[in-house]
Amino acid sequence: MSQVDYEIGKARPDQLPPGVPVITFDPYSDEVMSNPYPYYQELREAGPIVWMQKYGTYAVGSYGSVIRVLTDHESFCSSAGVGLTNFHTETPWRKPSIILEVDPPEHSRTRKVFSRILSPRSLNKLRERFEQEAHAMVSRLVSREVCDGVRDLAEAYPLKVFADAVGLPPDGREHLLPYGDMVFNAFGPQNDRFRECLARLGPSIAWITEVCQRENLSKGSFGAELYAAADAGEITHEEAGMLVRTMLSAGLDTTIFTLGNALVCFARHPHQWAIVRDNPAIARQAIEEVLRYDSTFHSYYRTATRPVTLDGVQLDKNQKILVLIASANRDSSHWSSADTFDVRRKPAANLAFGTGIHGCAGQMIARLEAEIVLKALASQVERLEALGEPELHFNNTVRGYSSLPLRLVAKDRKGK
Ligand code: OVV
Repeated sequence: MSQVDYEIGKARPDQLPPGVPVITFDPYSDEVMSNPYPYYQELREAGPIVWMQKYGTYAVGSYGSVIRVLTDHESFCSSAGVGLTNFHTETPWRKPSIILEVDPPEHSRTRKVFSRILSPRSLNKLRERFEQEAHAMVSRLVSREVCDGVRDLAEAYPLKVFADAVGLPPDGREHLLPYGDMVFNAFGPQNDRFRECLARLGPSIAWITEVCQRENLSKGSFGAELYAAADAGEITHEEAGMLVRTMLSAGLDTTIFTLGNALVCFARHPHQWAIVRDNPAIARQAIEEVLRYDSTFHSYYRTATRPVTLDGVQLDKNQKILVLIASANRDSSHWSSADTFDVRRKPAANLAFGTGIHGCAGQMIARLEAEIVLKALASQVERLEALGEPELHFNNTVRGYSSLPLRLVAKDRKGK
């Protein structure tokens, strides 16, 4: 095990109240990230709340304890940052988000505008365009037969349809992924991965700032609607730009990795693919299972606003708590055969989109994109054959792949 340095003011394991189990693995190490699930099981078995020695914070990984933290935003706040960095004592790498890294009452105003723009009703208008693009993209890939499932579909699709919906110009979109990678690395520790990502970022920050400006957003887009909300006095014009930044931060890596994880799941579980292919009505439920089984957004933090007891453990004010939603989604005391990928599983609330007042505001558009891509595949693809091992993309907070060499075997249309 590596040397552990204790920061001043942070408890050492021997100073913890009795009964707080200590975990010594580093959830941000390549080794754990390669297959985190056995480590999460160890963590859940240790107790509903544990001490994470390497970082001097608590961690929760059980279904119940994760819900208890996320639904008590008064005790466990977001305004100190939802990463390991405490915004009260350390300077964040960019201006805090005005919807994510904020508490009520400030949160309520921005969230309301955001939720309306991303409501199922306003998303209806997008469905047809999203479907056309998915069908066109999938049929191009099927006729090529061999592709990279991640680059050519999981990345290409949201970079086209979601970025169009936000209102971005077609050029320069290659800046979106390095930027998103940074956003999600920054929720973890300032490790080599964080530093290298920041060093590579170059002109991407300036490009993002630029496209969040009103004059660069297309008519009728989410971005334009955010500025219209500013005209109506619901938010300021500067806040509108900040909320466009939120869409670009939260809306791409997440959906891209979810699509890639779905492709990996179905390439590895051909019988599960057959179920979806033969009954595409199950696509939406199948996406929930992908999100449960291999959650994209793995973890984030909350910060105690006061001395508070959680599952029998007394936490100090300002104490960070790691919330492992991906672990809660594998908790065998909540899910039967938790480690089995089964699209027929009765759909039940998984925590991939979080819960409580900060539950994902974009979850309906995320589900829409994934459902549409899955249905496009179901209508055209008999089998997904991996032509090699998928390449994992290491990021401190989101889990997904950077490459999946894939053969999409076309359905035999004769006689159908
Ligand atoms: C949910 C989420 C993830 C990443 C960034 C943001 C939100 C943001 O508000 O910028």
